[in-house]
Amino acid sequence: MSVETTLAIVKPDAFGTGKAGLILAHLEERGFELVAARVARLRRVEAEAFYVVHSERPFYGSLVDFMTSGPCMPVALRREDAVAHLRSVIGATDPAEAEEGTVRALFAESKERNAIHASDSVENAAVEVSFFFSGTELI
Ligand code: 3AN
Repeated sequence: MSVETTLAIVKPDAFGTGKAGLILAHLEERGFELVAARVARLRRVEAEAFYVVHSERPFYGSLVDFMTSGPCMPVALRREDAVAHLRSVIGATDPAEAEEGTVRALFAESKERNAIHASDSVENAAVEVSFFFSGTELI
């Protein structure tokens, strides 16, 4: 195992209900170090680009609507085995199927309004971290 940096986004549902601080505390308690963070309001073209892998899926338009509906909080997180570990800490895409104690079980409303995004591979983590942060912003 090696130390990795991955990307999470506290999505507009959780950010809008004031849960960003609780979610970041939850992640810090699980060994993630915050290496960069900001509040962003994604423009449509940015959300479309970020989720381009889903552009053929039926929920793409709705996902882009949701991700641009209010501020969100991209954060770069570091720890050993960060990518896989963060995926297990956030839980299943559908909060009804998310394991107890995971971020989505605790904070998500639905498959779409599911509180948090996390990169799903080491390769995507590098692309997604650099989508939001430049090298000099990463400590
Ligand atoms: P995850 O975020 O768990 O990696 P993906 O990559 O399958 O899940 O989907 C990306 C995002 O698209 C999800 N976080 C969720 O917001 C949305 N999404 C996925 N599946 C659905 C669905 N069936 N209906 C609505 N939104 C969905």
